[in-house]
Amino acid sequence: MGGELRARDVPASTDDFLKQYEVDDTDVVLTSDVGGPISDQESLKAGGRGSTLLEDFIFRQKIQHFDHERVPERAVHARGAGAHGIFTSYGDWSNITAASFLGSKGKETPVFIRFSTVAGSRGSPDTARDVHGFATRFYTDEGNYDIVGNNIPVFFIQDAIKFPDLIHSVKPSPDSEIPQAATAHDTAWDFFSQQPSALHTLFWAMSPNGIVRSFRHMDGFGVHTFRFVTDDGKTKLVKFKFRTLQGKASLVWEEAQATSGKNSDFHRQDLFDSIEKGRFPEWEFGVQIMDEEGQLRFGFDLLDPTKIVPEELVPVTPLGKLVLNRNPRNYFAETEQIMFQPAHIVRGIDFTEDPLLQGRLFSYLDTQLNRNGGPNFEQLPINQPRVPVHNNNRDGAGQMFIPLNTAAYSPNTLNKGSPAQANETINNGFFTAPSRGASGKLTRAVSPTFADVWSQPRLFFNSLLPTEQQFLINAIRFETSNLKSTVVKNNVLIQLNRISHDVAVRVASAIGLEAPAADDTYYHNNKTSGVSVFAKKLLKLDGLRVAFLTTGKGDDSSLKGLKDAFAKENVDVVVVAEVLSEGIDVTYALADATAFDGIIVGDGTKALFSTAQGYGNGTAASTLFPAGRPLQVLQEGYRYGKPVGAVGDGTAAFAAAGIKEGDGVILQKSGGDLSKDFLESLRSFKILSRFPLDA
Ligand code: HDD
Repeated sequence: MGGELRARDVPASTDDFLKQYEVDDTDVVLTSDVGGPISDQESLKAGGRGSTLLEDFIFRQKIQHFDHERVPERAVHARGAGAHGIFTSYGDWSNITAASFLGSKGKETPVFIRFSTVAGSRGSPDTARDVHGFATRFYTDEGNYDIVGNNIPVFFIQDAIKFPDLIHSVKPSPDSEIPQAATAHDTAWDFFSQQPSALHTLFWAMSPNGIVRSFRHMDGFGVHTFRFVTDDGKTKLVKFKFRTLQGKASLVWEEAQATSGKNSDFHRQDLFDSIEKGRFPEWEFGVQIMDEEGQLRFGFDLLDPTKIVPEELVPVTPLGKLVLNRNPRNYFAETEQIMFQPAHIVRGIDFTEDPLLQGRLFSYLDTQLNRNGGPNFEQLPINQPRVPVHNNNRDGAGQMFIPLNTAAYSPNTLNKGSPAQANETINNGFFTAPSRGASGKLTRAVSPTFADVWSQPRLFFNSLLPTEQQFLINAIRFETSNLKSTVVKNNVLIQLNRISHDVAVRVASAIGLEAPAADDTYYHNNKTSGVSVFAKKLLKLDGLRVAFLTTGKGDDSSLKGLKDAFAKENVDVVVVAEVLSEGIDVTYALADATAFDGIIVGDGTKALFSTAQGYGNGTAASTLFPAGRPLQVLQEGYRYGKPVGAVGDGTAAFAAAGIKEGDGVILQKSGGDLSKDFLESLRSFKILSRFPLDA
């Protein structure tokens, strides 16, 4: 066989491969599914007032198709949004991996990323507190490679066999189906406190990392340790990280809850709008590289997915950059039908024996078979690789291609031995890392090297800013306040106490229980970097939204200058007034603090904030709905930790709102310009000094 492998008539290596499948319905005639023109859209009836006839194939086809429109939603990660992009390799990394997409400097590979929350169903609100999925597909020139990761670098369990238990505990109660997209219920905390391997991930989820400002403002992690393998069989252990180049940012809990009601599409909209406006989100893809030898040398097991490798011990080597630059054109066909699998691997990358990963290698294929009703889901446009596919897999529901080879077996002579096995002259095949082996007695036990599940949650807690620690404690107080079972609550305290007596005491005080006596077996004062959200300022302000509260009567001479200054940083100024008109973006009736990252009160607005328009006094100005909305937007924005500013007599609003001067309260000095200070404040994102700490 020659060097050239023939495609099954699909263009290879196009960055817009999906175009061939797009259907343009403009200026065309309506047809049935089999192409017949349809002239009348009423159903066929026996007489004007008669029954509809079974004979009406047009009716039946339309309704039948509608009846079958849904596929099962994902069992977990049902709620999500995705986008297309490009990965560019920073260099030739063939010294550490044979993976072709990392083979040369500047090499570009199309990607699709789907972000998600875990517990909620497909229509659940975006800002639920949760681990966030970060699933990346690289359409490489040697096949599809998926990193099916999360925004949290660790996982709840150490063995895939416990996954149904974890998910059953966090999903809504089987009798009432309450609560949706939340872990604040007895079954979840019953599981967490009985299965302490969950504590580390739980701490991440209870911290600001569980309520991100947007998908753009979070990192991604491969979680497991994987292997890199070179062409000459050298292997390294690696952990993957996608570092957000926007910087990390998160909401505060009360704000996240309110956002769920005000705009349940908050994250999806942010991603879509950012890409539409050409503000392409970016991540740096890197690896922590470790030798195969001494896998226990850090004091924990590299096969244990509840552990991070602190970046002080092994820094991240950046390998390339990933940019999302195109929205899907059809949510169902692309985002809903993309079917990721940790087993989608390419030459140069191999698995490890991590028992969580091993189980995932089975589960994702199985779930895709269930969702798609057969084995041909890889033929869906979004799932097809951008390279030819040739093998002897045949038939099944929805076969999209017409295989010509009648000798669909191997070895064969009748098709000249084709498809032939790949070798060094005709592509390199996959290979398992030569370093790998297996030995040992069969056992169902957890490895003793996985036993310490308390030291790293403590490391995580130690590494947060004091206000972030407070947020975490408040989150656990919120969740445990929802629990009915005192047994569960006490079990939670026992586990928290193994991480930190201080945390246990502070939680116990809020739920009316006693913390156990300090148990210092796992206590230490180590810290690591990269786990806090607010320790670093934002790298970019792209797509942040600042409200400009005004009367709409043109009193705001400063607005244009402000808009220009903010536009330079890609920050949108959203002008809010009572009535929509030229230059006004939204009305007070629609505006809400949750929609903005900062709030500026314009000049000439004194009357708008008159306390006479407050709640319950029945003296609202005529069109404001509800009464006192401008004041409410300002007060809530302040309470959610957002920078607030005022121009001219807009300062009167601060007095009405009870806002005193302080961090992130930016008043325009006469003749001055507040944009510089305001933008600087936005870079900190949340004004942490506004949030009280426990005494
Ligand atoms: Fe999973 C989906 C991430 C453990 C079984 N998982 C899913 C998605 C992400 C993750 C991001 C959504 C993919 C998409 O957007 O389509 N899962 C993880 C991570 C894990 C993990 C980072 C631990 C390190 N998962 C895990 C285990 C099992 C599963 C241990 C089962 C044994 N996960 C699934 C699944 C899903 C899924 C049921 C639902 C839909 C799908 O696969 O495609 O098979």
